[in-house]
Amino acid sequence: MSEAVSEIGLIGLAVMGQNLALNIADHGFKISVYNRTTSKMEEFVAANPDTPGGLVGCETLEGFVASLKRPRKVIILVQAGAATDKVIEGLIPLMEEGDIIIDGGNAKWDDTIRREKELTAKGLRFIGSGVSGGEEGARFGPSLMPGGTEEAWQYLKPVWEAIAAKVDPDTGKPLEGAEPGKPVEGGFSCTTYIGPDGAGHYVKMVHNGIEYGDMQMICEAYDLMQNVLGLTPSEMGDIFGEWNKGDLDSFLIEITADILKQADPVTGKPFVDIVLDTAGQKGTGKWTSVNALDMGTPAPTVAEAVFARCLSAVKEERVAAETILTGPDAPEFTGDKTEMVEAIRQALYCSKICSYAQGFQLMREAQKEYNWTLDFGKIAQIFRGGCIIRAAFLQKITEAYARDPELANLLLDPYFKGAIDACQASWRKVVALAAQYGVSIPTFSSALSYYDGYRTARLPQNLLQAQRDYFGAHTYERVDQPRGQFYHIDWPKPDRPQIEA
Ligand code: NBP
Repeated sequence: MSEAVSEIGLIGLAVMGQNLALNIADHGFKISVYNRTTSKMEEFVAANPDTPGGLVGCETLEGFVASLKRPRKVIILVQAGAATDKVIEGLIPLMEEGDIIIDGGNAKWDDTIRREKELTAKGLRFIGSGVSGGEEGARFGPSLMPGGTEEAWQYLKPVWEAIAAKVDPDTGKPLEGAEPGKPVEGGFSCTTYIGPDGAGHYVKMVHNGIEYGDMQMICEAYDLMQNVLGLTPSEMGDIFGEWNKGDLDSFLIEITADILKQADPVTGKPFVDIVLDTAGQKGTGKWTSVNALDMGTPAPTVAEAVFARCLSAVKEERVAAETILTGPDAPEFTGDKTEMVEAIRQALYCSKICSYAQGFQLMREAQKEYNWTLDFGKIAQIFRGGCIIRAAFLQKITEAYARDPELANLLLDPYFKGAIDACQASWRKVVALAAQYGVSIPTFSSALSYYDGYRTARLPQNLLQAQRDYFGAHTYERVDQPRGQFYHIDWPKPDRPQIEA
């Protein structure tokens, strides 16, 4: 039996596991590593002999567990689902009461709730932690969203706080020096205890859903500038670069500017023009949308972003349909292009506000459903650094929840109300322009519909409920009676009084 030397251990040495292990070791923690295929572990340990904390390569799971100080902390970074269950099954007989398993994969939050229950019953502790920021984040500072008991969190906290991205606690800006290869100390660490059982993975899922929305919105802005205004990728790269200096300052806008400036190494053409227009997905956007439907909470913009990827995937059908189906006979754009580019920027900003409002509404509903107490201001703050949706804008969300922790909807916060008041004329102009030119903008237009629906005291669902009562006796409530009293009339009745013409 080997000696217990390591502070923490990690199982699963693919992209995320290797990078997170190096990040942990860089912060002075000795870490044991294990992988199903031993050669991958050996290569990894051999390639990184001089980390400050040190890597301890383990060939067997037994040796791996024995190399950890108690209470043992084991991070799992393998595929979500069956692979995660299999690894946990292997660990259970080797671990002892009070030991902690931390699932850093993209687990579905209800799997995390189940696993936490099962492991608690066996005397083990379980933390389901969202890890955001991809490979780069894992290596140099991710955003970390841990869920589980607060007691278990106390054991993980020193490691998670050390390795997470750091932002200025007042401005929320990523700290100087928080760059690849330069671990920084001080500042607000982009991790916070999220809540019990599946709360961390739930918040990570919503983060990913918001990410789907952000990416699709950027694509719609690009599509309008390309297909209505006739701008080149390089010109659009400059525009996104400019946008990154203002309200839209964010990682995704920044990388979009880079991408649009990139030449294809093979042909020299704009790189973006040689990439096939079919997008893949791994499922977290779908989970977010399905969960929104399950809870009856409107999140149409995230759902449209998922469907947009689905529509992109039926490439052959679209190619055939383009030769059959017609669009509008739109004239060449002769307006002021600079003005329209600014209108598109404003439309993007308004749509983004609505998409985030929907994401935070989802978390608000989920906390009721699962009996969590989420701190939305802190959640927005830990998204400021390390993760894919990191953006200056998130500071405004933190400030909104500081002004009113019970805020019903971000749209009602004075800052966001002001932003939409200032930009909505452009937003409407852009949505109308897209319809006129036949450009598909599902997130811009669904966000506008969400906004218009949310601000409308009387929607047309009075008629819908009457239809339901007509064909299914589903009853209706009356505007002149208290809520919760239900009525029904028999349909159709030829002798019932009709409205006079
Ligand atoms: P993968 O999700 O591709 O996981 C593969 C790794 O798990 C391999 O090293 C594999 O070993 C190991 N593994 C072990 Br140990 N036991 C396994 C088993 N029973 N079945 C299958 N694999 C097993 O790695 P990843 O892309 O680094 O992602 C890790 C987790 O992090 C996932 O849950 C992912 O969703 C999440 N995540 C990924 C990203 C990202 O940008 N990639 C971002 C955020 C979160 P082997 O060498 O023997 O095959």
